[in-house]
Amino acid sequence: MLLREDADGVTVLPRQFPTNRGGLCQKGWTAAELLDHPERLTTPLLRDPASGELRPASWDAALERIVTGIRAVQSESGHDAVAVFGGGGLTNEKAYALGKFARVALRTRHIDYNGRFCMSSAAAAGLRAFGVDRGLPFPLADLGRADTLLLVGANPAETMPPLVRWLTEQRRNGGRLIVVDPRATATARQADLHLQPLPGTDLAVANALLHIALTEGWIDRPYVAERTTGFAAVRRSVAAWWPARAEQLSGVPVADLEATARALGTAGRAIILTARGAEQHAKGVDTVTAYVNLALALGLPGRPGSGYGCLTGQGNGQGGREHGQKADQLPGYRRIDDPAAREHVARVWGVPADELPGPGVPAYQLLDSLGTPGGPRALLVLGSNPVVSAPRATHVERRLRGLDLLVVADLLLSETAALADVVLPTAQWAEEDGTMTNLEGRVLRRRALRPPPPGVRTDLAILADLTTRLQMMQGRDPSYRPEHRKGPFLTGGSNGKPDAAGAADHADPAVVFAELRRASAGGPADYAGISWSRIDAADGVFWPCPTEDGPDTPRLFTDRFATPDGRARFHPVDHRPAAEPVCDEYPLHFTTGRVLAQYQSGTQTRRVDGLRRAAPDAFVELHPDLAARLGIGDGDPVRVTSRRGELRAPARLSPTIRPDTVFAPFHWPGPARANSVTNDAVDPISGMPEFKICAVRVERA
Ligand SMILES: Nc1nc2c(c(=O)[nH]1)N[C@H]1C(S)=C(S)[C@@H](COP(=O)(O)OP(=O)(O)OC[C@H]3O[C@@H](n4cnc5c(=O)[nH]c(N)nc54)[C@H](O)[C@@H]3O)O[C@H]1N2
Ligand SMILES: Nc1nc2c(c(=O)[nH]1)N[C@H]1C(S)=C(S)[C@@H](COP(=O)(O)OP(=O)(O)OC[C@H]3O[C@@H](n4cnc5c(=O)[nH]c(N)nc54)[C@H](O)[C@@H]3O)O[C@H]1N2
Ligand SMILES: [Mo]
Repeated sequence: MLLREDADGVTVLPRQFPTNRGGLCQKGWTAAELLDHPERLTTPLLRDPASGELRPASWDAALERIVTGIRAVQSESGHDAVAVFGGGGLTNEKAYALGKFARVALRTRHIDYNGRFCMSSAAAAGLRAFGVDRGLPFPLADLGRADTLLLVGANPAETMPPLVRWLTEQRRNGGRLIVVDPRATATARQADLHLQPLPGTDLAVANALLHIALTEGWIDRPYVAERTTGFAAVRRSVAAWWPARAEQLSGVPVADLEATARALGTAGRAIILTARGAEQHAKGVDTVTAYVNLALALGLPGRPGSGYGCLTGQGNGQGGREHGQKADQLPGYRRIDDPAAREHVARVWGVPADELPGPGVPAYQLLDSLGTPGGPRALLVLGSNPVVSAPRATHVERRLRGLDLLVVADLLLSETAALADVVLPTAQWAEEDGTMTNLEGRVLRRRALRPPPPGVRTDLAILADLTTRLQMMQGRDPSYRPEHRKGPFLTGGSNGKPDAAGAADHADPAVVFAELRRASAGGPADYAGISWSRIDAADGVFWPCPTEDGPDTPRLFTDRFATPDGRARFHPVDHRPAAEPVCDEYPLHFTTGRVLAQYQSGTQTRRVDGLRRAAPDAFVELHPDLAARLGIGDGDPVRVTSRRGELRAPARLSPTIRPDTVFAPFHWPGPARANSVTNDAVDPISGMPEFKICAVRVERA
């Protein structure tokens, strides 16, 4: 998008761009409203021990409270007593700086981020099948050329409006769109065929589709023989998934399964995409794997206009998962337990490799361990609001309250910030430079339009300052005196000393990006050849891009996969029931998701007038037949109860949802918080929580 600032403030203008063709959704149009929002934080806040309230404080007092708090818990309980929680909305530079801050300044293994709740299942499935995880291994424009497009658990009409034009184009070109969703969403209503399975049965549907493709002879045998390994075991495993069995489990009629398999199996070009509906399950990795198996068996990945992809969620959902915010990761999508990766990154960071901590634990496990014996006692949060967005949120809230020190950097007083001991006011998108990587693996610039408001600092400046203070405090500089804190390193820029590691320079995103390029060099997500000027000259640069004068990679897998032998891997996977089956006491399936006019935990969008008018309140969506059975009318207050808690919101009756399933969006806090109800069971491989299914009871409140 383009931004214009004049006497009336900042205006968002659409920009012609190959990804969105100038399209923006309402949240984009209204985003400028938050820049000057009256509730914008403009001063640090410190919790007053006497009154228990958050009070304005100086930066010096706030940062000093943080470093003394960190030092106190670390000297008692070791480096791992401090944890960091990041976000997929942060720029690449910030995600990178946060990972380095955790490993080098705090020397803790405990860092993870909200992408664990978002992309982790598709990432893990992509890694094990293809050897690399890039949301779309092909340009988005390919969607418009597919003869058949299968969307599994995705509602882009509400969640990615700019993408819808590709779906429209696809159908204009005569293509077929098939949507798999327990609700007849705005996306499903545009489809040629809508499969409406019971939540949590996508894996069985995928295995049945492959079963049919095998029976009908639609397998691409030369492709399977030349480009993959492991098909025999998968063929055996789907033999038991005859369509009638999948119908019984999922409720999707055999005829629809057959029509879907035929549309995919006989298409010249076909694309299968998954999103959170299929992925946010305790079997999310296996479910995505089942769709990847299907795509591989049909010979799709690596063929132009065909393939498997995952619709990445957050603003920087892709880049945010590449440069070290993940518990097991170093920059460039390297593994932190890989000795060669440790050597390389430690050299860039100027520390001994054996000083780098090992892998930490996935986000939910981390949140669940806070303040428990042996768990972290201090937490620093940047770019997430887990009080609203984490599963089993009442429990998570309790864990956060049990910390010795909670620090939140945010632009607004989010529900999580409201619990913090220290709140740091931070800059937002239009106020800082940086890069983001979109779902195609295309690295893009984000340009500062204006400086942050007085009193507000950027995340990078905050991390740089904390690093400097910690280094001085940890005695690396024996001449440290409190008055040094007021030195030039507070504002960034190179002061040369006393910080040998140059921490202060890291307030500058250009310095951080230059270092990110070196740290990522040679890794799977190699940014070494990507400069800001090259991004400007092209419409973004696709990783991997190892050299400045060499090509980038818009299309992966054309002749080999990123595995040691260049072949993709099949993995046999089987259906298993949801972690929490329905029973007499909790007889209904509960699932969650999004609405068009609200974003995530809602910190930002609940404060924008136009969006609040469009989607003012939470609701519980249920089928009129179910509502009649329960004596609930449209608009009646209802209570949804699970073993973990309850939510209260008005009923919204809709014939578009399955009668055995209820849905609620997760954007609201307080009594309407959907995550009071959700299950904290997680996928054993990815750590993804089961946001999309648990057992509930519904009654009039
Ligand atoms: N308006 C808006 N847009 C957003 C966001 C937002 O908060 N608001 N968030 C962004 C982010 S971070 C993300 S990750 C993306 C998410 O984008 P999507 O994945 O499209 O969003 P969801 O609404 O979470 O889930 C999609 C659909 O999954 C369906 N579903 C539920 N359970 C199941 C199931 O078991 N199987 C199947 N097949 N489907 C199921 C739901 O009915 C829902 O329609 O959106 C991004 N865009
Ligand atoms: N029940 C249920 N729960 C879900 C999901 C679901 O489908 N169902 N989806 C999950 C998914 S996919 C996601 S991505 C998560 C998202 O949920 P969260 O992780 O809570 O993400 P946001 O709501 O985007 O929170 C971002 C916070 O950071 C602040 N912020 C924004 N930009 C910046 C910045 O540059 N710096 C700093 N320091 N702060 C910033 C915002 O004001 C906001 O308070 O929710 C997950 N939770
Ligand atoms: Mo997400």
